Amino acid sequence: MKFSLVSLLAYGLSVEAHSIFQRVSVNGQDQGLLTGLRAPSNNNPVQDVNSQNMICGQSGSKSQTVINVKAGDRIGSLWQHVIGGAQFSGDPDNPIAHSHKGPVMAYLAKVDNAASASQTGLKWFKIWQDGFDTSSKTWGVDNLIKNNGWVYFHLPQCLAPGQYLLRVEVLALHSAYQQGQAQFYQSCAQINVSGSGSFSPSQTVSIPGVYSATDPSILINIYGSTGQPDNGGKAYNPPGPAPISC
Ligand SMILES: [Cu+2]
Repeated sequence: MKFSLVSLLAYGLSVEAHSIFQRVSVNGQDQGLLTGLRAPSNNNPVQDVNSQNMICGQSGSKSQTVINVKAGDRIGSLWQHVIGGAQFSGDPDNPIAHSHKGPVMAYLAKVDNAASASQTGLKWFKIWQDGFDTSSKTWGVDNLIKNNGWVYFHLPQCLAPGQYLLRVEVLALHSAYQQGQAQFYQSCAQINVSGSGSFSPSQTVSIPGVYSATDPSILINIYGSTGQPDNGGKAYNPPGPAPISC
């Protein structure tokens, strides 16, 4: 792997500049810090794709709240450098270091009771992703930064009512040219969906299990010949299944 000095200086210095998903909004209504969330207590990434920490992050806080939503609602997921926001005033790595290019993805799994359900052994399906736009050279993480840490997507209109865990994931690829160096960040929101949909996924995945360390979207050099994180101008397909459409 070759870096130009410029890209090292511009992107390489903030190696500890991680991030945590720590707030949910529903149609613009902020639900509160860590409310309705199972979130890690520190911002260290998960790097072992087979770890149980791939599910909802390293074990940290677990809310008693289940957030009421409707199918079709616009969900916001707020990412910040440390729990509570910036690490210090003017923190350049809040919400996340600019180096941390990669996709943002959202998965759901049906549970009986989102506040108490075990998060292991669930059947997950992907509902949304923001990968890489080749024409504007924009990664999902770039859009997250542009929105001050907020990531927005809609719950599918067809979603069957009931309780779910909503897992939102950032995959940072800045060091992913070495196996085991892709950085995974995730927390899970506990939601109760109302509506009249009936969608039940015909195909689901296990977490961990859905990713492998050598997946071409996980073991990847995103730096083109000029040293920029533009994936060499090529398209990028986020790991895991395609999002459902309905
Ligand atoms: Cu990091």
